Amino acid sequence: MSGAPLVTAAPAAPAEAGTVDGWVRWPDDVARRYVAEGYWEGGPLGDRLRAWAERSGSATAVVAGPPSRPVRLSYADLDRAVDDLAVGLDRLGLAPGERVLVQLPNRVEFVTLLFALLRLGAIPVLALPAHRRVEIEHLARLAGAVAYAIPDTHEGFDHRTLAQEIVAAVPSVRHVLVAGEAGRFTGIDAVAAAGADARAAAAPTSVPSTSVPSTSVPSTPVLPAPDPAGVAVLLISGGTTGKPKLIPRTHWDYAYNAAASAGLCGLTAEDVCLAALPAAHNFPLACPGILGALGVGATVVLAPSPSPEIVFELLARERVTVTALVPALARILVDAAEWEKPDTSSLRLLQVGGARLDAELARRIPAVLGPRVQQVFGMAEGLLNYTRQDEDAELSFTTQGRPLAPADEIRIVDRDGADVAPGEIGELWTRGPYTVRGYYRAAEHNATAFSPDGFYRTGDLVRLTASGNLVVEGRIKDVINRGGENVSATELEEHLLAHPAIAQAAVVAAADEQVGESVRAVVVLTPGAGLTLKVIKAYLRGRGLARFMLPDLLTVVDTLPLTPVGKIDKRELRRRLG
Ligand code: OOB
Repeated sequence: MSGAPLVTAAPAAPAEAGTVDGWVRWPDDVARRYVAEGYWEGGPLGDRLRAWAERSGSATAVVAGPPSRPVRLSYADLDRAVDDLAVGLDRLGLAPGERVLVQLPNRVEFVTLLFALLRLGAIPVLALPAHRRVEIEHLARLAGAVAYAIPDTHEGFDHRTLAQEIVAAVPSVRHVLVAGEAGRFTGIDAVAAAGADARAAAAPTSVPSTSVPSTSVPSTPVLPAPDPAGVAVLLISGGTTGKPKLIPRTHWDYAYNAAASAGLCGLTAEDVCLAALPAAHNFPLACPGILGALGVGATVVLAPSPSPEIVFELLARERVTVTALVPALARILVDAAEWEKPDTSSLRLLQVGGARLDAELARRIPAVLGPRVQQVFGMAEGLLNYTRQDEDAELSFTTQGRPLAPADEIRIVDRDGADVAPGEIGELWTRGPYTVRGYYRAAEHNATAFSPDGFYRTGDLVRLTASGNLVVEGRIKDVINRGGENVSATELEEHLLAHPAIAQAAVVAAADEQVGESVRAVVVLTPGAGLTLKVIKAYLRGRGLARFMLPDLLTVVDTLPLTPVGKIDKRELRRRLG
């Protein structure tokens, strides 16, 4: 028997519901403009899933699980599973506005729990599976999390052991919710089963289960609908300096983010979208990602791991049409595909973003795997830049695209905050209908991270090309001061990558008594290749590089450390090099 539908009532006071402390809103006049211009519209995200299920009912919404035992949920199944879990969580005492730290890998519970929390108006804080004690404790404290959701184990790590430490260290955490074997904690399945029982018990026998239950059935779960203008999720900042920050995204701004991205990518119900990156990251989640795909009735496939074996198997079996990768992963897949010749014939669009993609690798993607490349230069704080599919493919190899929304405002400024001349390099500042006005509970940091008139200072160095697209030239802080001369790490990395013996490169500063900071090139070589500092210096001189730009040190490594989403982790690299 299917239970009574979960009903969400209109919030009592829209201005208050969905409010969390420590959140910087858009100014009223700006908010009114975004509503008037149609950027912000519709209900909260949890309600939207209901509408998608009514539209796409029997179509497959989510495919998850190991390739040998796939789990498939239709849109109707997903909607029901989300209702069960939302009611179960409500019974557990979870209240609207409370924060839940979610650290789930790409398994079906990520999607059901995310939407159950959204329906309840509780706020998911989306940590990545690779985060460990230091980050998780910091995030749980900062968010004041009341619950922490984990897998039992993932990639050989027992998250229940970590949860035990977190519960002991952070008193606000009342519940640990486990996907899989719960041990001493609470199973997500058990919460959903309790919710399903409650819904079944409340189901009115005389009323069809699709209609709104009357007030004569008092035990029917009725949850107040969250305010769509309020905070839906807290994303984690991808910054590689300092501790991660929390980024408050509202139902309206995040729904726009996903739906407009889906429109730009031409997603339809025929598409099959693979989440190979960790689902909690903004890119695979909402650019257009999982949310964008569900919004058009497409199928979402969750890859339990981004290894070539799993990704190739899923591409072929599920006839995947679109996926999103970081450059490091794109390189691994392209390299592996050259040997393994997987069936990638269904793939029409491969999005690459998160870090600089070199043009040579970009060109190999259509040549080896088949699909068009789309570069995505985005940030969890909001702004998304996409290369367009109806433009010259060369632009998608050599630029990072341009803003998604007509209402996105960008400025490229010098050190004093003055606009640079067209085509010059400067720091990118932005504000718009899906870019936050402040980090959560970070008043002090916000004073410098945002301009007084609300622009987010991205810290990215960019230039605008004649084609109207942006090129990312580096990070403001990723510059090495070599005796007073500034060496852009990104620029030197690009030149290094052009050398056939170099597969990956990271340039970092090394302490030097004479020049303060010297330039250290850390490289991974292509199989069988050899390289010396003398050879690489001569090569770079041949490319016309100034003498001060040449590396002082060359370090060859087997692998470079990666961040939880797969970008080269320079902080960790510097730490390792000592
Ligand atoms: C994405 O988001 P985050 O928050 O993990 O990282 C944002 C930062 C940017 O500020 C920029 O420094 C870098 O990552 N970045 C890129 C890039 N895309 C992001 N640098 C060069 N080229 C690119 N294409 O990384 C993210 C969020 C949504 C979609 C895609 C990526």
